[in-house]
Amino acid sequence: MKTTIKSSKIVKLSENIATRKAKIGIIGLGYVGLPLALEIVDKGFQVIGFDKNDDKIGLLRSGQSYIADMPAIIIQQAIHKEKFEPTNNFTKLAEVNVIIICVPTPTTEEGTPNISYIVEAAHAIEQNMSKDTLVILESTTYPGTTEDIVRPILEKQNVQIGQDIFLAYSPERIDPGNRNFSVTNTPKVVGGISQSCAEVARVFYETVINTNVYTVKSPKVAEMEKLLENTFRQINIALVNEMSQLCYKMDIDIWEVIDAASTKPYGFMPFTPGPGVGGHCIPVDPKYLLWAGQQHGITATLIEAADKINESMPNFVVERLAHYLNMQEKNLHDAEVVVVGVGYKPNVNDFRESPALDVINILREKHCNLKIVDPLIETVVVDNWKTNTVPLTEELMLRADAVLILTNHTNINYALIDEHAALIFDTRNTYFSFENVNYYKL
Ligand code: SAJ
Repeated sequence: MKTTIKSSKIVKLSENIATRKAKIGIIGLGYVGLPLALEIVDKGFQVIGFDKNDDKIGLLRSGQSYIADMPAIIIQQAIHKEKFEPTNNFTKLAEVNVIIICVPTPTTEEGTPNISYIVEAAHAIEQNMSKDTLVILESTTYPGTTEDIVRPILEKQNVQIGQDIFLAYSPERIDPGNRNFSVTNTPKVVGGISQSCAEVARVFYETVINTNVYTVKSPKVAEMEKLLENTFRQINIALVNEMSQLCYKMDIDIWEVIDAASTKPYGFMPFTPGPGVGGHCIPVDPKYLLWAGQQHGITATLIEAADKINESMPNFVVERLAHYLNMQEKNLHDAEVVVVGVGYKPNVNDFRESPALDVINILREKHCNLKIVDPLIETVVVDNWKTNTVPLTEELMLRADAVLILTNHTNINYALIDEHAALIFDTRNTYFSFENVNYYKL
């Protein structure tokens, strides 16, 4: 009898998904949740977007976007058609049949996982959810979070996971600023608490994305594969960062080395050195893996070493800038330095966890006079220092002792820098072919 009930519940929920009768709830309307919510609206679903940040809800309700990749017109149209409802009223979770958790998973001051936002979302779901609801965790986290943290919270309501409530993990794969890959054309990995959970989650994602859904045998496998994806990047970025330090000492052009290695059609994937590693994923996710290993009595030494290398880059950049200034008989102290680009990666207006902030902090400690140029950002906050960015002008260039390119946004007038700067230190090997005699790159 139970098997029949279970299958009839799965059939009903799957049918409601297929016919778009199912209502979808997204908890967390940041750079992951907001694009996902509007993509799901575009696939014909009614979506309620939940966020506890009243400012975000206010902006969305007035048709404004706070995510660079999300045009306001799409939000306005979705709200106008009454297909998207932003709210901070979590009791409305009772109205939805599928709930996707897209909340931040930062680290604590000590560098350990902070999953408090996941726990908070799980409690909000447990207190409000209706039966026959599919709950999917998408936030990057350590293996075991879905099974050992989220599941017990949902089960407080005496529900049977896999029969009354379906629970799965599917790592988000949003790449801010990426024009080629979006929610719909990026394959999705799914791991369910039970076969039925995986089945319902697969049915859901197959209605939302136009490419394949890859089911793994448990949420832990899905949680771990996301950490592999991003730790792979962290370690390879650390490799080229260390190579850039070796090449500097050996007077070899690291960029030429990488270009040459990239001619190998198999077994090599190019990464580029920079002033450090920023964003919410790459500096953070490997720390979740490191911590998870330690909980099992093993230290992931490679991750630790890679972290140290990436974290050494801001100092490496400042030391080299000081060297180039000394070559012109100038010192960092009281030097007029123009920092160009503070976003954590090109064409992204997010400077939180950007390595540029670390470089700026060190330059300030050395009593540099800083001006910040970043066309995507109005005001930069670095610890207790707040400054407005300035326009890139000829006068600014003529007054500067050095121009330090930290993030090579596309829409920067590099020709103006090239023509008027007394010294350029480019940490990104910006695509522009500089002719300035005092042009240096990482
Ligand atoms: N970076 C380098 N050298 C590189 C690549 C990146 O220094 O070769 C730096 C960037 O400047 C940035 C940081 O590392 O400061 C992270 O860059 P990222 O390209 O990894 O961009 P993220 O942080 O937006 O990573 C996202 C991730 N997406 C998800 O977690 C869903 C990551 O998995 C993607 O692979 C990545 O985008 C991507 O490929 O762009």
